Order: sequence, then C-alpha cells, then structure tokens
Amino acid sequence: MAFSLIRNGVRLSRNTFDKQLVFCNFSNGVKRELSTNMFKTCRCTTSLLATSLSCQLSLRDYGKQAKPKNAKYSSESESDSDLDEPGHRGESDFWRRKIRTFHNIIDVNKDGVISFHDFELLIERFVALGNLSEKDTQDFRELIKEWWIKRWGEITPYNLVTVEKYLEYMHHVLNDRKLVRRAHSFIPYIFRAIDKDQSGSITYEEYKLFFDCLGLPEKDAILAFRAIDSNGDGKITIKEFVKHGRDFFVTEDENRISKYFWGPLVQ
Ligand SMILES: [Ca+2]
Ligand SMILES: [Ca+2]
Repeated sequence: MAFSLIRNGVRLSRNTFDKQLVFCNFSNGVKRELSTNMFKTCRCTTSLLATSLSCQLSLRDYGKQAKPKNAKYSSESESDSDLDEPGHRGESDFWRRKIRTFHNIIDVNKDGVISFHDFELLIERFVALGNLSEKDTQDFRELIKEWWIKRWGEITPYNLVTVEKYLEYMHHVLNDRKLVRRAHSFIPYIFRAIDKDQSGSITYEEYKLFFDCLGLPEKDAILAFRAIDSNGDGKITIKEFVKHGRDFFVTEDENRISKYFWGPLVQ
C-alpha cells in the first residue's frame, strides 16, 4: 500500500499530549518524524490524501505520551505473568478509566447504561459490514447472548448495567485467573468482521470500519492505527489485534500501546 506521509507544518501546542492538537499537511511519499516522544511516523493512506490536504488531529484524550520511548510493542507479553497477583489488580485510576471508556463504547444508545440491546446494536453494525460468515455471525451473537445471561441474567429492557456495576464486574474478572483468560473471546469476531478482503490482516482502511462501528471518528482511527501498527508496515495481524484488544482490559501499565485500541480514553 502506498502511503502519504506528513511533510509539513507539524506543530505541537504543548510538550505533553494531553490537550494537544497536531496540525499537519500531507504529501506523497515523504516521511518525517513528528517527535521522538510520539509516533515514529505520521502516515495517512492515499485515500485520506484524496479527501483532505490537511488535517487537524486531536490527541487530547490519548494520555500524556502518545508513544513513549519505552513503550512495548510486539514484544508485549500475551501472558498474565506481568500482572499483579490476583486480588490486587484493577486498583489504578488508569485501569478504571479504560473500563469506563469501554462501557461508554458499548453503551451504543448513549443512555448511560449497558443493556443487551446495546450489544445487539453493536453486533449488527459489525455484521452489516458483510464480511462475517453465517456461522461466525451466529456464533458471535450466541457468544454475547450466553455471556449476558450468565453474567447479567435475564434479557429484558430493564436489566441495565451501570458503569459502577461494570467496573465491579471487570475488577472481579481481572482478579480471577480463569475468567481473565476466557474474557474477550469476542475480539476475533470483530477482526473477521472488519477484515474486508479476508487477508488475515487489517489495513488502515479496515481499521476505520472498526472505529466506525464503535461510533468513533476517523481521526481517532488514524491515531490508534499508527500506534498499534508498531512496525509501520500498514498492517495489523489478527494476533496483534487480539493481543492489544485484550491487553487493554488487563494491563495497568500506562506505557502499553493497547490503551489506544478502543479509541480515546474518557476522563
Ligand atoms: Ca445503553
Ligand atoms: Ca485485510
């Protein structure tokens, strides 16, 4: 894939990334480092170039450093060995902020609580992309339904999960070795739903589909994709996708790039 890379006019309003805006123009084939403290390169696809010669990217919700020097990339462990002992996980404000972020994403109808209907709406968005097989579609729906009934009980419009309840549940999951291993088995379905060309890897264009389904803007997809595509080859493999998607829920390490996976963190 051909990339157009940021050429001119990069300026940061502050040295930290909270409350920052990056203004950039795009030009074919030119690579320029934005900052050693942020992304190695700022890349945009040619289709982005076609639609916009300049962009204003808000980084304000991405934490204090978009990609710190000591960030772990593909070497991030998939095991839980780097986590605190069960019983002591999920105490940090950072982790709670991530869980609140996910609750907000799942709350598709934005009424402040999660209902089974929110999941139905979200699943339908991914199914509507038309890339999931019939079996995957059925399995995806069943997986969520079984999880809901097992964890939250009856499927009714009155069975609602507040952010506090969800935080409590996720804290329990994080501190249970078995549950934490099984958690988030839905992520491969999301991958297959957005892997439009069935190539086994996700391009930026496909990642945009992901964020579109989550109700997140394109500018956030750009930032997340750049961060997660750590080797800069324009692709995210299913292994990377699942790893970072899951890591978001289990790590309390603020240096992990998985914090970008589900979009900007809520305050
Ligand atoms: Ca809701
Ligand atoms: Ca693909």
